[in-house]
Amino acid sequence: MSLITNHMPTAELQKLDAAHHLHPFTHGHDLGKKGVRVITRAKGVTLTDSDGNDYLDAMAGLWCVNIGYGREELAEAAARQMKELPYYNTFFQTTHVPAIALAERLASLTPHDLNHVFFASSGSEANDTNIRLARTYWEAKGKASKRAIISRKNAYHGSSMGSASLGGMAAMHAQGGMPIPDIHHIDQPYWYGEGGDSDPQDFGKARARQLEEKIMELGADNVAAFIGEPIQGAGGVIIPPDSYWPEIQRICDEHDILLIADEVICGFGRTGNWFGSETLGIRPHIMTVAKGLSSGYQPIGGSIVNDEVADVLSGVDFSHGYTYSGHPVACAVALENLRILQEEEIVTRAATGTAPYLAEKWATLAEHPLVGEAVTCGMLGSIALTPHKASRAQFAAETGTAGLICREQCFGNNLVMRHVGDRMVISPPLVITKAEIDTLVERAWTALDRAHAELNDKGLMKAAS
Ligand code: PXG
Repeated sequence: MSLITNHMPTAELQKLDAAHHLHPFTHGHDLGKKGVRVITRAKGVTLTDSDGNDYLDAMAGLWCVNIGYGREELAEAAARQMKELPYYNTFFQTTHVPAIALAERLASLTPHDLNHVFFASSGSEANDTNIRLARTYWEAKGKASKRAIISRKNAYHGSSMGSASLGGMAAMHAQGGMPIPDIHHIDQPYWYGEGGDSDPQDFGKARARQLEEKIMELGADNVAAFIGEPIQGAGGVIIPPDSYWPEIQRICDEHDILLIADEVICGFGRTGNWFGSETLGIRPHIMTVAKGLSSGYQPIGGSIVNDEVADVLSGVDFSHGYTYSGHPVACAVALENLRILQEEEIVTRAATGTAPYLAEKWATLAEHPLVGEAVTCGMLGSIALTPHKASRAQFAAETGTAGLICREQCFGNNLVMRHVGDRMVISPPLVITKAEIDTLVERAWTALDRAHAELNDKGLMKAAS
C-alpha cells in the first residue's frame, strides 16, 4: 500500500482519483480524461492547488466557509473535543455539553421564538427531517391529511430522496424516481429570466399567488408546509422582488400552512443579517441550517423550530434521528465558529463595510457587453450572461454552455466563480477584504472578456429565438 500525500505529483493523484473516486454532479469519464483539480491547502479567501497555483475562492467552498479558511481556533476546538468526548449520541435519553450549548446558542441567535433544534449532519438531512417533522406535527394535531409540501421549481434543498424531491431541479428529478409523492412545485420568483415585460413587483406578487392557487387546488386540509430559500442560491442567486415574501407569509398564515425557510446558504451572515429571514422579512415556523453554521469545518446542520411546533412535537415519540445528530465534535466546532463570528463582529462588519463595497464594485460588471444584470444581497452576488443585453435574451446554445466557458475562464484567471446555467454566482467568505473584492471584480472582468472572445470565436453569441 503506497502512502498518498500532498507531495505526490498531480498526475499521480489525478490517476488515483479517476480510478477510485466517484464525484458528485460529475460526468466521471469526462473528468477522468481531463484530470481533476487537486486542492491542497487554503488560507483566508485563497485556495492552493497541487501545482502551487493560488485561486481567490469567491464561492467560500460551496457557499459555506463564512469565516474564511485556516482558523486554528476551530482546529483546536475539534482536537479538545475529540480528546474529551469524541462521540456520543443524543438518543436514549442522553445528551452532552456541546449539543446543549449549541442548541442554546442557536436559540438565542435565531429570530422570534425559533428556540428548539433537531440536529443533522447536512442540509439534506435537515430537510429530510423537515418533511417528517411537518407531517408528524399535523398528525399530532389530529390533522393527518395535511401531508403535501409545496416548493418551487429551480429550488435547491439537498440531494437525498426527500430533500431533492423538495428541490425543483429538473435534472435531478430526471434520475432515480423523484419527486417522492405529495411534493408540489410552483414557479420561481425570477423576474429577470421569466418576468418578460411585467412590472417586477406585480410579477413577485403573481408568483407568490401561485402558492395560494396550489393550496386551493390541493385543499388547505391537505397541505402541511411551504418551503423556500429566502434567496435561491444554487438556482442562480435569484433575489425575489420585495413584493414576494410578504405575500407568501400572508398566504401561509391565512391557510394555516407551516412556513419552512431553508437558510442553508442564507444563514449566518450571508445576506447582511444573521439570517436571510431577517433580511427578507420572513417569520418561519421552521428554519433549515447547515453550511455557515460551522463554516464548513465540520459537517453539521439542523432544523430549528418555533415554540408551538416544538410543543406539539414533544407530545409524541418522534421516530427519527441520525447517528450523528448533535455530533459533539461538530457541535464544538460550530460553537467556536459562532463565537468568532460574534466576537469579531464578522457578520456586522461584512454587512456595514464590505458588502456595500462589493455591491458597488459588482454593479460595474453590468457594463460588460456579456452581462445582462449584476445583483448582490449581502455577500451573495450573481450576474446573468446574455448575447443581447437590451432584451435580456437567452443564448441559442444549450443553457449552461456560456456559463461553463465563463467558469473555465475564471479558473484560468485564478478565480473560483460558479456557473448556474448561464448565470455566474459568488458567495465569498464574509471576511473578504476590500482589496480582495477589487481583485475578485478585476479577475471576473478579465474572465468575462475572455469568455466573450471565446463565445464570439465559436459563433455562440446568438440569441435564442
Ligand atoms: N438547502 C440549500 C438551500 C442548499 O443550498 C442544501 C439544502 C443541502 O445541503 P447539504 O449540506 O446536504 O449539501 C443546500 C446545499 C452548488 C451546490 O453547486 C449547492 C449546495 C450543495 C452542493 C452544491 O451550488 N447547497
